[in-house]
Amino acid sequence: MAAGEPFYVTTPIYYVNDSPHIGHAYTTVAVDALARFMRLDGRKVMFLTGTDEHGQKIDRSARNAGIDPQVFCDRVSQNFRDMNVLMNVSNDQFIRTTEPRHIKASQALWLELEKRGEIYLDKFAGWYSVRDEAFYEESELIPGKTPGTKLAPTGAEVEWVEEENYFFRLSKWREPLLEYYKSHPDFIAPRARLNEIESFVKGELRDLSISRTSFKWGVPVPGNEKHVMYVWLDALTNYLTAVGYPDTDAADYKTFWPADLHMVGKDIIRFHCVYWPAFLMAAGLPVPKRIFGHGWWTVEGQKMSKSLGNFVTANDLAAKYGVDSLRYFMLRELPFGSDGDFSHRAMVGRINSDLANDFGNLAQRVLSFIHKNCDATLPVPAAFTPADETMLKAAHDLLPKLRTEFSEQTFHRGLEAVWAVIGDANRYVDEQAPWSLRKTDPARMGTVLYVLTEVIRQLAILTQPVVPTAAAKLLDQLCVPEDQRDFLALATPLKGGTVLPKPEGVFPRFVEEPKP
Ligand code: ME8
Repeated sequence: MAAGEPFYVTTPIYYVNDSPHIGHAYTTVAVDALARFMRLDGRKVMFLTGTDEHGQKIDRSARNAGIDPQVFCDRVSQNFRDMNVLMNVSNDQFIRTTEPRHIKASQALWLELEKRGEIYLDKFAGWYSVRDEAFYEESELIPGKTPGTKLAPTGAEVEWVEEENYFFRLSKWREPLLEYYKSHPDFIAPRARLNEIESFVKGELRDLSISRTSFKWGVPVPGNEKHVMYVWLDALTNYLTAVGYPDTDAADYKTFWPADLHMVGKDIIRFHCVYWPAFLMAAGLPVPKRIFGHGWWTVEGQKMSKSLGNFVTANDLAAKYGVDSLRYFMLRELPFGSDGDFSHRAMVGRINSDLANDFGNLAQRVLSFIHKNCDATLPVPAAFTPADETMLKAAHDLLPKLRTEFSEQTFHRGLEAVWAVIGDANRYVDEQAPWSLRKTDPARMGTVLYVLTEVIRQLAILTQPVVPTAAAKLLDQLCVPEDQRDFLALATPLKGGTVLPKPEGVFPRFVEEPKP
C-alpha cells in the first residue's frame, strides 16, 4: 500500500439509550488500533465514530426518563465522547445523527432513491422489535416464555405494526447483492458471517419498510412530513454524511468514499451487509470495501443485560486495570471475530504475564542494567554475531507480518507475533548473559545491550497502536524523538552513545487487594 493512501474506517454509531460499556469500548478500541496503525504506516486516515440518536427506542427511553429527547441525546452522547477520551481513542470525527448536516444528507439520499424509482408508498403489516429497531418475518420469530407470545430471534420483544409506510425495493437488489458478494470475497469478514448473509439474501428478500408514522423522533421524510425515516436508513447514512455527502465534490468525499472498513458487531451485519450496499447501489453510489462483524463479549460467563445488572463499563475497567492493559486485553484475548468472555482472572493473567513479565520486564532489566553499568549511556555496538543478526531480523520481520494481520483485522495474531519476538528477546538476554560479560568482555556486553535496546525500540514503535501510552513512555526512555516514531523510522537504528534517562517500569503488575 503506497504511503499517503487514504484509509476510511468507522465504528457503528451507538444508540444513546445506554451508557457505554465494554462492548462499545471493544469495537471502538479495535478501530482505534487500526487507525493508529495505518497513520503510523503513512496512510491518510479518517476515523469516524459517533451516536445514533433517532428512532422509537431513543424516543421511548427519553420519555421513560421524563426528558426531552434532544436533551436526553445530548447527555448520553457526551458519555460516549467521554469514553473515547478515557480509552485514548484517536477518532478524527464524532458524528451525531441529530446534527443538521446529517439530516440534510439523509434527506438527500432519500430523494435520490425516490428519483430513481426505488421507493414506493404502501400499507405495512408486520412484526417490529423496538429494541433491535428491526422488522422480522413471522418465520424468524421464536416462541416467548408465555405460551402464545413470540420473540425476535435475538430474544427481543416484537410488536405488530400496521401503518402506511414507504418501502425500499430491496427485493430488486437480491441478485446484484449476491453477485457483489461473489466478486468481492473480502467484502464480508470473517468467513462465517459471509455464509450467514448469503443464506439470508438467498431466502426471500422482501422490500423493506423505510418510514414510520406512529412517532415523530426521526428525520422527516422529504415531501411527506407525516413520516419519519426508518432509523437504520438514517443511521447508515452517517458514513456518507461525515465525508460531505450530498456534496460528492467535497474533498473528503473524493478522498475517502467508499469507506475501507465498517467495523461492527455480529449483531448488526444484516443492516451493513445487505441493506447498506443495496441502498448505495440503488442510489448509484460506490459500496464500502469491507464489513467486519466481530464477536460478542460475555462477562464472567454471562450475557450482559440490564436485568442481570452486570454491565461492565469502560470507566470501571479502566480505573481498575489501566487503559493500556484493557486495550491490550481486548485485542489479544479473543481471536478477533470470535465470541469470548471477560473475566477478572483472564485480565489479570494477561496483565501480569504478557505485559508485566514479558514486555515490561524485558525493557526494565535491559534499561536498568545500562543505567547501572554503562553510565546510563547506550553502548556503541561492535560487529554483530549471527545470534545478534537473528535477533535483529526477528524484530525487523514484524512490520510486514503486522501489515498483513492488521489489514485482515486479525489483531490477536499480530500481537501474538510481537510477543513471540518479546519471548525471543528474553531468551537472548538469558543466553547472552550480559551481566557475566561485564568484567570479561565489556565490548561484547555493550553490543548485546545495544541489540536489545534496538529491539525494544522496534517493539515500542510497533505496539503504539495498541498500548499508546506505555509505548510512548518507553520511547521517551529511549530518547526517540516524536518525529521518529512512525513505521518509516523503524529503519533508522538507535545511535550508540546516547545518554538515557533513569528507566521506570511501564507495565505495572496487577496486585490483588487483600480481602478484608
Ligand atoms: O446497533 N460484545 O447501536 P448499539 C461486543 N445504533 N460488542 C458489543 C457488545 C458486546 N457484548 N455490545 C455492544 C446499534 N457491542 C446501532 C448501530 S450503525 C450505522 C448503527 C458493540 O448501541 C458492537 O459493535 O446497539 C455492536 O455492533 C454495537 O456495539 C451495537 O451498538
